[in-house]
Amino acid sequence: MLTFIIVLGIVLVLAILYFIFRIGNLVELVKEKDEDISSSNSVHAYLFMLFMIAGLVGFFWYSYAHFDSYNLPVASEHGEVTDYLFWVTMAVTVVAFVLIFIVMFWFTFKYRYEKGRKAAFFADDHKLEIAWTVIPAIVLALLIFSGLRAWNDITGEASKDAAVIEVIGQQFFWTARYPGKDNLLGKHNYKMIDASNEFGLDLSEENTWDDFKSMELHLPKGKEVKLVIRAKDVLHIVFLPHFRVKMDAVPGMHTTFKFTVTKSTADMRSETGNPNFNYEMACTEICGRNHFAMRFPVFVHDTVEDYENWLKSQEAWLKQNPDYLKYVPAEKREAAIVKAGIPADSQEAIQAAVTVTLN
Ligand SMILES: [Cu+2]
Repeated sequence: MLTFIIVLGIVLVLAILYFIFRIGNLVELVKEKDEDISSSNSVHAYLFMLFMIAGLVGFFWYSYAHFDSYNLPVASEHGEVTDYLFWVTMAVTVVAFVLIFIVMFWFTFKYRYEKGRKAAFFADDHKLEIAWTVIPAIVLALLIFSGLRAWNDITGEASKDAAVIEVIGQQFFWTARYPGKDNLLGKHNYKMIDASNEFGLDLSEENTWDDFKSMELHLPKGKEVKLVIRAKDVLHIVFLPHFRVKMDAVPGMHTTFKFTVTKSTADMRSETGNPNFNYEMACTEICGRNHFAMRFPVFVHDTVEDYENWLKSQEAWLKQNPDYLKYVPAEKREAAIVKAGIPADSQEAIQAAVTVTLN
């Protein structure tokens, strides 16, 4: 009942406002006050000019004052190219934007209502039409073709000796899988995913034996990296802003992105003057309630040797989970133990453990 009264009250108030507005309009029509129309037009014309000036000043001031917060230092080879293309496109569009913005507001000011003024009749002008068709067509074609060339280069095949790293997104964290000494990522199968085997490693295949997990993304400086990206549940996006890398992580398929880092974490610390600087990978797909928490620490080693030393210092996933040897076919188990780097003296114990599990 109360709700009904409130709704009825709102409807009545709206109806009263509407009738006041109608009466005001009718009174003006009867009076036919030309001077009023012309003076309110002038007020609007000046307001348009004010808006134009405030808009342009605000646009340039904001772009300049906050430049550092949206233009992060670039730290990859292809990033230099995409940044260059970005700024060329920006220059072209800003020139067009400023011209159109000024003309739009200047005309509303200059040609505001004036008693007795008539609009000039203007059917067409071939030269003008050719000019505003051909010039933008040439500019856009140049932008698109230079962009397409860069795109084809970025999305092309990675070289054979690129460092391969798998990045897996899931609600709501990232993990990375490294291929181990063989630089070959082993097969995975979603049916094999369980509480420990989060990658779904298919241990019947020998390339999986030396793969290892990392909760940080380690990258070499000056060596091509090929990211192999997948998702376990919903869409996520790998975003590495300093490397100008952005690629969807799609459930049920692999996406890839190749790039070469040009500045190590130490380089960036000295460049930014911030001793606590760290690269970061973020998810930029709104993938659920804790999407904001999908931040992945990134560390770039100073040299390829440093990176390789780090790789060597890591333990194979199979070494950390030796009970999974039971999924390795019996005749290959010996080789798996060697490849995973499981200490020789514990082999017997492990074999025994495997036998017990099998029984
Ligand atoms: Cu996500």
